[in-house]
Amino acid sequence: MNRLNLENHLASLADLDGTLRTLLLSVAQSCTRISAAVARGALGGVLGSLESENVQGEVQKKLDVLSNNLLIESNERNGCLAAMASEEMDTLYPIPDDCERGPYLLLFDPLDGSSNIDVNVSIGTIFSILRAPGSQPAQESDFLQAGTQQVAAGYAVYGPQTMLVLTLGQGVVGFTLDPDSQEWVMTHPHITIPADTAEFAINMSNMRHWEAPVRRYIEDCLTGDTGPLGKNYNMRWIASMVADVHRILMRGGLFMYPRDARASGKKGKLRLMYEANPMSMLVEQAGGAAIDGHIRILEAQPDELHQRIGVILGSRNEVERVKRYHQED
Ligand code: AHM
Ligand code: MG
Repeated sequence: MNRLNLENHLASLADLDGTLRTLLLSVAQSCTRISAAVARGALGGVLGSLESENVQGEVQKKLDVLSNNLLIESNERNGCLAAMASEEMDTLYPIPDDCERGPYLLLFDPLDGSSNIDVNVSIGTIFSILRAPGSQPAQESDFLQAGTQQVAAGYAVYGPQTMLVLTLGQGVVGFTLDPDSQEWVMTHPHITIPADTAEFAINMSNMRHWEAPVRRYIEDCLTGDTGPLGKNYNMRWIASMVADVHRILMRGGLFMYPRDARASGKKGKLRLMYEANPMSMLVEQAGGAAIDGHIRILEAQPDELHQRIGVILGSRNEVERVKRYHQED
């Protein structure tokens, strides 16, 4: 069988900058290593929590920290980066003085879906790549660029298969990690999201905290074909954004982690730089849409590295409807 792997695919893109190509292969290599650790689970002693908390006050799992370290190790010496930033680190990680620096910034959520690690449910790694503005040494403000500035974004999902889904701003492609050869083989050359859907994903236990437009939309979905949406909806909630977004990229749907009325929910739960921006770029590149309720997520101007934002993304017509409900509120 003639197989196209990630390396060949990137080599075939004539316009792709060589440094970016090296960086993407290096990130993919990190994901291969994380996938191996995830697959060993209890056998590798990687399950369970540590005593530490991250900058957002969340208890860190062993695999959060291990994945973070693997990403740093695999990428600090590739000569592609000015700095890295991670959901699991307080501030940016500058490239050490004895390593060659490069023109890009790498941001990541090393292990998304942490609550699913110990229960053997799909988890993932999300990443985003920006151009470094050139200040030496890199500063936190260098990272504060709108999502429209991303040069690449993607994720690896560690599920029944390990897959890497990637965009360079010209569509979305997917690779499956061959467990025998450890190669990322292209299996999904043109990923697109259908404009319509009858499937939504939201943590329903937060319903009492939601803002009115989100409540109205979900109530309409639950009413089914006798209500204003005129069809019956199905619900899925994996509680790993990577896995929920992957499903939407495979068959459509709507994913929401909206702002809500709790003190901790006022700005949303998900992080703009490590989760919302890369996933929004992928979803838009696949023909879907991504908003915070009112504005396009990719146009949100970040003012801090660990900023949070409400997220509503997926099938375009459904996102448009939720946006309209926000405008009518
Ligand atoms: P994490 O990065 O610490 O894993 O948190 C983000 C995750 C998302 O993957 C997921 O959509 C959400 O948190 C689940 O939240 P909840 O536990 O409220 O359902
Ligand atoms: Mg996450």
